[in-house]
Amino acid sequence: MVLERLGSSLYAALRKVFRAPIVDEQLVKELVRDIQRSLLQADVNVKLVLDLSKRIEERALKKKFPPGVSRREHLVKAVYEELTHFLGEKPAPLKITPGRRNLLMLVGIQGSGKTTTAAKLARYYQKRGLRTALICADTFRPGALAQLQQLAEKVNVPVYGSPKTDSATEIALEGLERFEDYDVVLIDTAGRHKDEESLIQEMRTMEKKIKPDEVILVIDGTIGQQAATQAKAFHEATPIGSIFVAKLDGSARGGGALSAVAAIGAPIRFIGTGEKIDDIESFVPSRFVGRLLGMGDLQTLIDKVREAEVEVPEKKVQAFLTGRFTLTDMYEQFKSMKSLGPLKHLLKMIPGLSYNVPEDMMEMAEDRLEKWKVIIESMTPGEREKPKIFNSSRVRRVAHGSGTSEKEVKELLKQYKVMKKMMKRFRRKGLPFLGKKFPTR
Ligand SMILES: Nc1nc2c(ncn2[C@@H]2O[C@H](COP(=O)(O)OP(=O)(O)O)[C@@H](O)[C@H]2O)c(=O)[nH]1
Ligand SMILES: [Mg+2]
Repeated sequence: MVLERLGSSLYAALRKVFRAPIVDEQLVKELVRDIQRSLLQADVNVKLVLDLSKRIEERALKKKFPPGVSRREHLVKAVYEELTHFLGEKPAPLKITPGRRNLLMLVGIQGSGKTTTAAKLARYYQKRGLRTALICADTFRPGALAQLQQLAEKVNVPVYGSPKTDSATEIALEGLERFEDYDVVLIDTAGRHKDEESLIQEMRTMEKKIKPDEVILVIDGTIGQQAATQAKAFHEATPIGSIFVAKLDGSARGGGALSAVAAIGAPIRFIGTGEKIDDIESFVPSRFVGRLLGMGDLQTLIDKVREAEVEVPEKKVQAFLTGRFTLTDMYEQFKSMKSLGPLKHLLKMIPGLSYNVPEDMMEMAEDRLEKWKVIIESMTPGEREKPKIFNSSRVRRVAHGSGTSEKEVKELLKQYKVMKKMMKRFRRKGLPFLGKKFPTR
């Protein structure tokens, strides 16, 4: 079966969502189908795929989502969060037991980044106050020992290797004898042999003899679907405890890593982000998914959604948009919304509205709300209900009573008219993005 790169196919699916003129049920269903296809092609377990896609669909089509968030954003957020969840919210860190030697064995194909990663991990734990050591059990690559020594030398981590010994397992055992009283010992292995079968056999034998606390599979983050095949092959030889994704610097999105995770169910705990020894990071699923989907500022979007969720009750916005619109209503609605934060902020969060309200008018609304309050309070109930009855003597009286000027009273009345007209238009046309959600009649 020809597998597609999971990351890029997911990205392509989401790009469709970003480009579609409207996000409706049909588009959601299409996206869910695309996601299913991508995951299935990456050999993700069928049940897992169905669960995941069902959750995305349910969330995306769920009637309730906060005002100020478009259906599009809501949908992307659902995909993002479900995928993150799929990768493990916070994978458990590598368990290093203090007071005894912890043995970590690195496996993976040639060139994936094992040797570099072994040195990185040794450095990582050394920085955390542990005594670390390295063993080079790669008998296949001539320069393997020298490469490891070169990396480890700079950070003073001892390396054991034996160019004369043929058996990688023998070397590993010798090294373990030498590093009896170390906290963390890392074993770097070969990634290639005369054939795949003998490589797998070597890993199997070594694992049985040395009994590592964890076997870490190193995969190259720039490869695509082969990651799943590799992961499965190694997993058959030695149960993989976790995955290290190397080379996630640059433009690699790491979609293959997701397939590997899916194929063997082992978590990613670390990623490599460069050739230098300190280029190692703990794996953060949410960040990885953002990268996978090719959206760097996904966090901003999520924050926006979260903010909207807490700040603006839908009812308030709805009342504002659908209510009768007398001066009293305007006043009441402004007053109730003011407690939720600056009016400008609120108005901007209503999709479609931000484009229709002139910026200076929003500024004004915010600045003058206090003054309006005083002016409206000086009006008679009849005047508030029917601002039409205002004539120059009423204006004069209200200005006098509120300690403002006639000009300011007239301005308020003018603003009211503009807003009333705007409300009418919304009621007639409906709000472009809110669609069904805000039946504006
Ligand atoms: N850019 C980048 N290069 C890396 C990373 N990890 C390893 N490499 C490079 O990948 C190449 C192969 O790495 P190596 O550790 O020899 O892989 P091995 O054959 O699996 O032991 C080397 O040139 C490394 O410098 C990484 O996280 N980022
Ligand atoms: Mg190597």
